[in-house]
Amino acid sequence: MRLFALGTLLLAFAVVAPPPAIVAHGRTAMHDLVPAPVSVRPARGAFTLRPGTAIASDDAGVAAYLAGVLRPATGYALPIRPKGAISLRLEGAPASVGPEGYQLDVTPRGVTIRARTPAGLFNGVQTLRQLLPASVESPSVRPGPWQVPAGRIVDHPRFAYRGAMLDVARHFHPVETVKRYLDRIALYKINHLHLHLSDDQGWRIAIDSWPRLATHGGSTQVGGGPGGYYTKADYREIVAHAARRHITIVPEIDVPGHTNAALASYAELNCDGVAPPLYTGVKVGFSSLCTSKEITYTFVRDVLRELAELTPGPYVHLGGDEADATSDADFATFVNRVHPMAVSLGKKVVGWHQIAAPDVRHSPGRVLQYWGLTSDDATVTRAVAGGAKVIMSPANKTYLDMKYDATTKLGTTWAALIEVRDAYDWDPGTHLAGVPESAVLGVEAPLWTETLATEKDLEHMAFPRLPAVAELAWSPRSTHDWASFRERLAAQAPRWQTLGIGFHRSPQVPWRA
Ligand code: TNX
Repeated sequence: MRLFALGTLLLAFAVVAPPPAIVAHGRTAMHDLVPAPVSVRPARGAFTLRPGTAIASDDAGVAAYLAGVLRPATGYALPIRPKGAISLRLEGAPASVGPEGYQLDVTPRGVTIRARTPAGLFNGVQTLRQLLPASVESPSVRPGPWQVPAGRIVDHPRFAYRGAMLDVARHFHPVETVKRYLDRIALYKINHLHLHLSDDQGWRIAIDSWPRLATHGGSTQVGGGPGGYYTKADYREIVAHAARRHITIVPEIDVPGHTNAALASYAELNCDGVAPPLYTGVKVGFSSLCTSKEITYTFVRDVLRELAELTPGPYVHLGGDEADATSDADFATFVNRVHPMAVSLGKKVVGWHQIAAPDVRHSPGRVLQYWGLTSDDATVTRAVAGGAKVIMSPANKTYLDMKYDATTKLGTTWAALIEVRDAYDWDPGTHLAGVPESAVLGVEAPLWTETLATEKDLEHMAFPRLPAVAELAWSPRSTHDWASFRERLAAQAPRWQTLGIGFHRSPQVPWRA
């Protein structure tokens, strides 16, 4: 009763009083961050950016990135010099920040970020960016003042793998869209972008030894549009853009199912030697590589060799989901042959959790991506006991193609309706019985695109749920708090507006203005 009365009082206060003036006058507060840092200690005063403020850095790449973020909106020169009021140092960070964390100190005299690696500095820079007014994201000059609230933040990630996935197979999305997606996920300290490069409806990466994969297999998409594919130069451009943001690209070639585009491109890959037509619908589970033909393995080996050559990161993703047109025995035979091929090319295999099938052998470094709906999966538990790590992508929490509610125009509903709070209120460290936190490599939010044809469509589904999942991947469990999160999320909206990101105005979030 008492509690209830207090609740009512607080509620009345919330309605009558304006929300805390977190973004008033363009100022931001030290606490207004997504993902929430490990520790925040605000102090008095603020640092003000001036036209001649210099950036000094032990890593030229991060300095150039930071200058690139700050120059357009401020219109300031912000020269990069050996000494400067903004100082990015690869020394002096406490050991607790680990390989990706940082310590950020802001005083009226300057800003210092200390980290043990360039990735740590980069993460500190993302925090600094969020401490500046949202208008700093503007592509054209805006009025200041450009103030950063004083204090100290010491921060590091909970999980090593913080991922987003983009399905460029169902609808092709051009290089510029992928680059912008990279820019945006970087703001939330996501460090992997998984690209779903092949599926029944399209093959999106040029493979020199099998050219028709892209030219024919990439020539359409869901609904019958023109599709498209990345040339190797395009793909390298994406990888380089990602690397400048300390993001690792994880390329996926989905095998042995989800392969109609490949089967349509080369008749000899089919058991009956007949190429099926290209497919532009949205059904799953009907296609399979011919596991009994030797040429299938030549094909996979060639593709993997060229893919590994384009991939500086440690992982290749080999799909393995919904192989309903492949028998269990054939699936195991196939996977047991092709996963070692990736390993021999120096890569670790990631696969959808179906690769944990009973007769599939563990390959060194194998990672399962869990996309199920249950809180218990015996095959995953067994694979984990055998040494596999898990990326958590439960479809009813992290699938960004699920509708927010029944009124959402885009997306689907097969896994769940996922409002922002649903995407946020779960714990990747305890979600799956038999998968302890120590076996969780990280968290990934996949964006499937059967219903998403344009960049605006992607934005609407990813924002604001992607930052919610990013926070689960980065922030310590102890900071998990919906009441705090929704306020901090609300403070991100002016930033998205400035960046031109069309987001879902969830009724669960107290958006300002
Ligand atoms: C299931 S998740 C799929 C995809 C679909 C997605 C749509 C997974 C590994 N397979 O093929 O695009 O659902 O939500």
